[in-house]
Amino acid sequence: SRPLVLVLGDQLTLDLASLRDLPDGAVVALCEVAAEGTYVPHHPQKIAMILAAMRHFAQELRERGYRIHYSALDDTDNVQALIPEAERLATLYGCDEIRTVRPGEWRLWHDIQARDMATLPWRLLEDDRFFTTPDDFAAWAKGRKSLRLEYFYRERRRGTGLLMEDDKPAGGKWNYDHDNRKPVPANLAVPEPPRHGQDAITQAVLALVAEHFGDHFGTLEGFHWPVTRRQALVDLRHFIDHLLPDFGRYQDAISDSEPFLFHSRLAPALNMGLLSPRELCEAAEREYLEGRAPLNAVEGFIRQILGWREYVRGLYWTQMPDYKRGNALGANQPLPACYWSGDTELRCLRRAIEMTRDNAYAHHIQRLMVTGNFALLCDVSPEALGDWYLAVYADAYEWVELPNVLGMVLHADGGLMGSKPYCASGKYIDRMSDHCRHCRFDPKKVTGEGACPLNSLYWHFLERHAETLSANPRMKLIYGSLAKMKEEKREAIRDQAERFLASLPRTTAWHDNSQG
Ligand code: FAD
Ligand code: DLZ
Repeated sequence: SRPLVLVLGDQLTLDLASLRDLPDGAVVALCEVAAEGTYVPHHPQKIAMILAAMRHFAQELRERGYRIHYSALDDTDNVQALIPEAERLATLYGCDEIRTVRPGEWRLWHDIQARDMATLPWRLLEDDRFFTTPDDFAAWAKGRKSLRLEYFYRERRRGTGLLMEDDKPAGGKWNYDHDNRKPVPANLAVPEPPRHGQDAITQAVLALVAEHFGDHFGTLEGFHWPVTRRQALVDLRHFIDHLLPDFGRYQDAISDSEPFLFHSRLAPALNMGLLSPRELCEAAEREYLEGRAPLNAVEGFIRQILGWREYVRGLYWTQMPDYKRGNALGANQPLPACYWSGDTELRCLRRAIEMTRDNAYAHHIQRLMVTGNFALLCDVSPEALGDWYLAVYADAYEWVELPNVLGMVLHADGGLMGSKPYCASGKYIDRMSDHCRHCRFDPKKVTGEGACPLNSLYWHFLERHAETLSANPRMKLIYGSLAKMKEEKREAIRDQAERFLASLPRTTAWHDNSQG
């Protein structure tokens, strides 16, 4: 056979299933296409990282003797969408089938399946860059009344032997989350991320992206994402040597000034294939075994990758396409306009959006408890919020974005992803961050002038969704407090929240925004 192997922008590894055992005459294609850059208005740094990494990867494949076709965005014969471009190339090279590894988004997977009437057969291969396949997840989930990360994770620990001492978890416990809830102390020194050199390929891509996608939300200045495996390995080394020991302790902290804290920043490179999840987990485990990093940090890190990352992917592939239609809390409001402009007086929200604009990055707690929580409390629809998250983060692909946004943040899947919504008031932000001292609102005030809007929004949210949420055993305590509140106070809260919501500027999409 003479296949055309289509390698997607988030499949950049020599270890890809479709690159194994290639027959002579196989053509490997990488295609830059406008459609992938614009189906949501991706952050320019995300696009630049992908295109620069694709170009470097193509060069590496060429040097290794593969026969490569590279469709550049500016090529005049490029048809600018992945499936038709691959079909065009297959015809051009006289190929008899198109092979590709399962893409990371259902829309493409579905469209490829639907090409069974095409002149050329498409062959989809399983993506074995993960610890588990969707079939493994389906087998695990089968017959369970409820799905919980913790049990899935323990099974993965047993299966891989990571942090296991015989058949027991290292240190005697599966989970050290309890030790991982420290806020940031004043004057905490955080190591700077590595700066990578930008060769001619990267510079050309930065110019190309500025030209074609410069009107998208987000800056290109200060771009320093890795675009080769070698650069990604530098970032991994930096994390292991300088950040991992403190990763656990400050995992839930939020800082007004430090965008990255002790997070790894490895998700973009990992999701694109420049790093593998196994090598990350093994590198972290080694630090524990050799006494250089504490167990709470190493276990916390491994749980995110071996646990959460695999779990959300399993959920995505076993629940789509219905999953995307979930809206258990009936949220139907457009996105607040400040998600694109940063124009809000809530300091925590403003900083999370500014950091997102500047870095195509926000850490997990900002995504969950700042931009996520605010959207939950303001009834933002899953679709509007999902499109935003998919656009703005360098690591965003739907298989991982959607369960986090729709499941974890909005509780729109009715509890598949998390047993309760992570709703929080200003008190939480005040405890975990140093934002409030820079904010005009007072996190201790619930109503009246200067009260933190998150407080009234929080109680208003609980009240509005009492029918759905009050029976949840994990919400009993908080609904108990709500029940004890005097009607007069509840009325004042309702009034405060409703006035805030009514005056909150909303938008539909980036390009409808005044700045877009
Ligand atoms: P670290 O804090 O260093 O964590 C290490 C690794 O663990 C990450 O690189 C990531 O691979 C994995 N991980 C951690 N938490 C999760 C999680 N909840 N789900 C899956 N993997 C996880 N992650 C993405 O990779 N792409 C997304 O599009 C994405 N969207 C998100 C949207 C929302 C609303 C939320 C709450 C979380 C989202 N996450 C997403 C998960 C997580 O926030 C990011 O993986 C993380 O912030 C990336 O930064 P990091 O590499 O510094 O992570
Ligand atoms: C995100 C993205 C962008 C911006 N551009 C391209 C591209 O030009 N060519 C390509 O192959 N992939 C790109 N990607 C990544 C794809 O969107 C990704 O492979 C699918 O969403 C499946 O995960």
